[in-house]
Amino acid sequence: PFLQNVLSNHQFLHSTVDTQFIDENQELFNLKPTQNRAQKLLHYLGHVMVNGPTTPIPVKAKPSSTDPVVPPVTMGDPPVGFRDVLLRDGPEGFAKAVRAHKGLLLMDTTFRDAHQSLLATRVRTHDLKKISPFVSHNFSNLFSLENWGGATFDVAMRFLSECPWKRLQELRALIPNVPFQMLLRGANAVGYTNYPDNAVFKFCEVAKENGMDIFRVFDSLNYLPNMVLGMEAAGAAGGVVEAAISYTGDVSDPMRQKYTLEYYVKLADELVKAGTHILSIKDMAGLLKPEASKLLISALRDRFPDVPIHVHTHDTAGAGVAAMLACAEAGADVVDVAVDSMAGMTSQPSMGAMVACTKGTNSLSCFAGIALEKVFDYSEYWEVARGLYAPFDCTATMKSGNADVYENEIPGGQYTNLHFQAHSMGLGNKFKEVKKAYAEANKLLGDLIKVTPSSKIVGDLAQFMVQNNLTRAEVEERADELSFPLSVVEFLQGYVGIPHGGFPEPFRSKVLKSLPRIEGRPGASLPPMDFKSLEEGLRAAHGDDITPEDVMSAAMYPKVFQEFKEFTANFGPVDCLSTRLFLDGPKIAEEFEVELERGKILHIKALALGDLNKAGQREVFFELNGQLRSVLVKDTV
Ligand code: 3PY
Ligand code: ZN
Repeated sequence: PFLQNVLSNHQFLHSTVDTQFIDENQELFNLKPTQNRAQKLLHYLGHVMVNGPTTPIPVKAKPSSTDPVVPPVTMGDPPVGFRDVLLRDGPEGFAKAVRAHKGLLLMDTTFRDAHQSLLATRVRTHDLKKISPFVSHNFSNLFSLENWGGATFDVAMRFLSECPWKRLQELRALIPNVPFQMLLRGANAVGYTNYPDNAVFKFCEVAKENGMDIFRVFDSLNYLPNMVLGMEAAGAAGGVVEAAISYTGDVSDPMRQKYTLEYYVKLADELVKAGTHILSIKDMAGLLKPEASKLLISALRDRFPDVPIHVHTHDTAGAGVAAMLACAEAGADVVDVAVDSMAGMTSQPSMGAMVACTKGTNSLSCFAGIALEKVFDYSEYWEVARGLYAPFDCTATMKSGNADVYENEIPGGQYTNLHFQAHSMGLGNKFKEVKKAYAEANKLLGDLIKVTPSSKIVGDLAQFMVQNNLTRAEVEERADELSFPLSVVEFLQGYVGIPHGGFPEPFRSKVLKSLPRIEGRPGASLPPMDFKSLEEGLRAAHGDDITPEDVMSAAMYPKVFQEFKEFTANFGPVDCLSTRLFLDGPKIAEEFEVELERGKILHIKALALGDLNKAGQREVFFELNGQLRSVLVKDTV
């Protein structure tokens, strides 16, 4: 940039330069940090070669050495999809078109929930981008592609050192025709606690501006005021509002009396009254059995003939396809699937299985153009891409789903996490005990809806019980003397919302004693966030290229954002690296290319790793675009 600046300077070109030249032309030194990107990436690669990956690795496995091959994509624009309907007719028109569509539609969760459930949310934008044109051209008949929100937002910054907004922008540019869907945790947005209302509104506004279309809004207690807040935020942003009722219990079991068919229908009434465009059942643990599907979906179908119904499930017990077929038969408009190689177990049911099982049947015939052969191609890409994420793959230890989920009701992603945790603590043979404790902790807390963050509260209590060797009866009896995890105490104070049926008594009073209790919606009492001063602080800390998207990242996760910015200032745009390089670094003598931006390609060769010097560092040698470079890395291993 310096040379370019000088060469395009008028005075310089006309040789009228005197000794004042530098002083008077300080803009020549406005060198964008981009000039260091290559050196920073070498620093990162050197660091990984010396010290191993920067992201925590739960499984002792290396990324596979086979690269996924992107199936051929036809030239030209992708076919028209439901997003074209949305852009033309707005959210109401879109909802009408979905309802009017003959036959079942699918949402593909491969880009979000599938890897959140199977691969610890670690799939990188790099691998999503590669397959995006194929998705755009071959899956234009999807209802939507779920590719954002939930845990992906913070994990992108925290563990992948990439910007979640950039992911959204890049995918949007590559897939213009399929609606994008995100998971919004109601008043918690993409976080784990309530945010001030204006932060939730602003978040949705910025998400919509960056290309998000459909906002699936839920609350971890199905607490209506929290849900309505999220719905209003999504609606005010111009998004499609999909209010999601989190499902627990079993409506087909007359013995289960807390979460009955009447409970769900009544809540659906409220959500439809609050103006949802689409009504969703979010079965985060995969508890919706085929018989219950029939009862629940037909009741909702009868009551709301004009509202599209969208069902989400997890395949933990192995009955996901059967349940989704039952939902479709009972009148659901859309069900969620993941591509075959990213489906099953704690993920969604298989796309290929749903396409194949509904093909040619009378009632569910129309999969409008989703060709099974294309599903196979898509699945092959992901099967190989998944190998790159072997260090995060739950199948390293988890070999199957388990129908015990009907008893412990653990949501898909958390089931995998708890399994990982039990194994990493050498308690692999105690997983059953952990799950039992989870069920007991749930009963202690009054039988909750369990999904982020209420699921974490139940999990924390379960862990507390296992660690301290406490039974439910003992916890109840000694509740006034035990030091409970903070999340449990705050839940009982009302910081998450009010659970269906109220708080468990006398347990709550015994735990809280004189601690304050929040009445009503927790976010209502939070002062609005001051975005202007937040932005000023960020500019002071990180420089002037702070964007409105960065402000929202910092609003949601101040510390994670700060660390992400510091990491990038040090190591550069690591999202440009292939996943194997990102996780494992290059081998000595390996030559590879890194595309910094379109057309800007670095040619790198890893040459050698130096000996440890007196300062505990190693020099790592590279060839960068034909020139020798080296970086000094502290050896911390
Ligand atoms: C999330 O909140 O991230 C979930 O996936 C809940 O099911
Ligand atoms: Zn889910």
